[in-house]
Amino acid sequence: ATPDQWRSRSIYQVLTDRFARTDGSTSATCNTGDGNYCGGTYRGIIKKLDYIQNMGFSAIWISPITYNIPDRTPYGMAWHGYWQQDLYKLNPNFGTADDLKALSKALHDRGMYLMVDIVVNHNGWNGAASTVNYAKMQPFNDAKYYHPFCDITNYDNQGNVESCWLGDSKVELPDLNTEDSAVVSMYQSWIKGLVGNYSIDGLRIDTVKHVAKSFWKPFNQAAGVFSTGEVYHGDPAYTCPYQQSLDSVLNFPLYYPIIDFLTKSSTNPSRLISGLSAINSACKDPTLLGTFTENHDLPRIGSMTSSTALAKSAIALTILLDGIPIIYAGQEQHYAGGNDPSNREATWLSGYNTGADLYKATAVLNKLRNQAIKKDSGYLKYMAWSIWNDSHTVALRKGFDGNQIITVVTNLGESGGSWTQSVGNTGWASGTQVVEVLTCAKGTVGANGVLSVEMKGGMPSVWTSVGMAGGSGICGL
Ligand code: ABC
Repeated sequence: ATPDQWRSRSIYQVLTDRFARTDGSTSATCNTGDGNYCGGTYRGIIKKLDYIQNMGFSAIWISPITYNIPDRTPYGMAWHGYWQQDLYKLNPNFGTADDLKALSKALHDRGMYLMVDIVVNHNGWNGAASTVNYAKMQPFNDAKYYHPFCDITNYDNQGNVESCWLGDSKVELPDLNTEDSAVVSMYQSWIKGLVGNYSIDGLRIDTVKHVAKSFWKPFNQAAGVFSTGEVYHGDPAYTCPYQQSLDSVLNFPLYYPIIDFLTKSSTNPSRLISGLSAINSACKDPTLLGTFTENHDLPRIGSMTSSTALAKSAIALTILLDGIPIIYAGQEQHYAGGNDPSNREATWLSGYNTGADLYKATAVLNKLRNQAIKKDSGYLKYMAWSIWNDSHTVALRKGFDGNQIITVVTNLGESGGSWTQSVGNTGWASGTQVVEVLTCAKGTVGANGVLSVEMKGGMPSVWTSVGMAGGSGICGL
């Protein structure tokens, strides 16, 4: 699928090993500290697509599918998929080629998209650089395809980041020489084949900043589908230029301001507000960025604060700000794992509870976004902005007149008490009937378009007009 087709999607990120098992078990052991395969499969995901789709998602992102280091390393097994050794074989732990094709088809039958994580920067080796046996790798089976060994020591030195190796002497990640024309063309024919074989709709590309920029544009073209790159860096001036070469990048520049605002009650919304405009001016098309507040590399919000209100606010901002929302499996169950590997809990241990507060909130917020897009596809290109803020609370607007959504979030949390906040600049005419979609409270816009927002228990408050919500099923409308 094209960037334009992806813009309106909402993505659910699963680690294939950790989302769902073929046997449908909700009790199979999965201790994140053990570094074992826990048994998640493509067939397991197929059985749980209702759970995902009923939350309003229209795409899933799965782990890298290729063959990885087969034995146990000091960091455990390669169950996450980032230690690839053979590009032309699948990781058998997740299922067969037919199983993967069945997943692709099951998604397409529902009108959903398949995004596959891929790794181009490196292969994986169980041991130190001096012990790498290149003959074990396919198709890059010779040292000549790789950069000479050096570990990355300075993330501020771009040459070092691109040419040296990730990993360490326990698990080295031999770094492909992606400036070499043979490597470039082998990668292009591989990705073309992979996308075609499994009817892949989009790619999440790992470690993009560790590969020379010049590699990406022709690679993205060869793939022929929407590609979003992991450029793990919070500065838009660093991250946005990669969008000149790839359709999209993950929105790390927005991640940090959101998390700082929500998890540090001393932080006012100014960095979030200025972050939005910095991204708008630095990125070629911010509406294509992958917007997220959790992933498999970062500590979950639940590990930083026990507040449900703040966790819900994070989901609201992820879904209702600009870009393509990405929710990481377990976020909707308020999982609380800290750093890797604790943040990679098995989703099945939640029992896939569709009654969970955050599950229901995610479903409503996705439904609201989907409705806004259906009513006016211009919604996606309207850039969110702050219509009001004080030192703990901010009101954001997205959507043209008649189709707008107003999201009010505070970082005061549950202890913040209750108050009524007057918010101007809504763009609504006085007398407009409005609804708060998380509580179904109704209201009427006051003089000069001022909205009276009841803030309670630190919860986010998300408003739209009754007219806009009509026909969506939200709050019975
Ligand atoms: C394993 C063990 C860990 C152990 C580690 C050394 O080895 O499990 O317990 O600590 C995969 C696995 C991991 C595994 C690694 C290494 O491989 O998932 O479990 O860890 O063997 C991607 C993937 C990630 C994957 C890989 C490797 C890459 O999402 O899951 O890991 O294929 C860097 C890379 C980034 C990578 C990330 C994990 O590391 O750039 O591609 N993610 C700074 C740097 C970033 C760096 C980041 C984290 O730290 O600039 O480049 O990411 O180390 C902001 C700045 C940022 C800054 C942050 C901290 O602060 O703007 O630039 O990021 O303000």
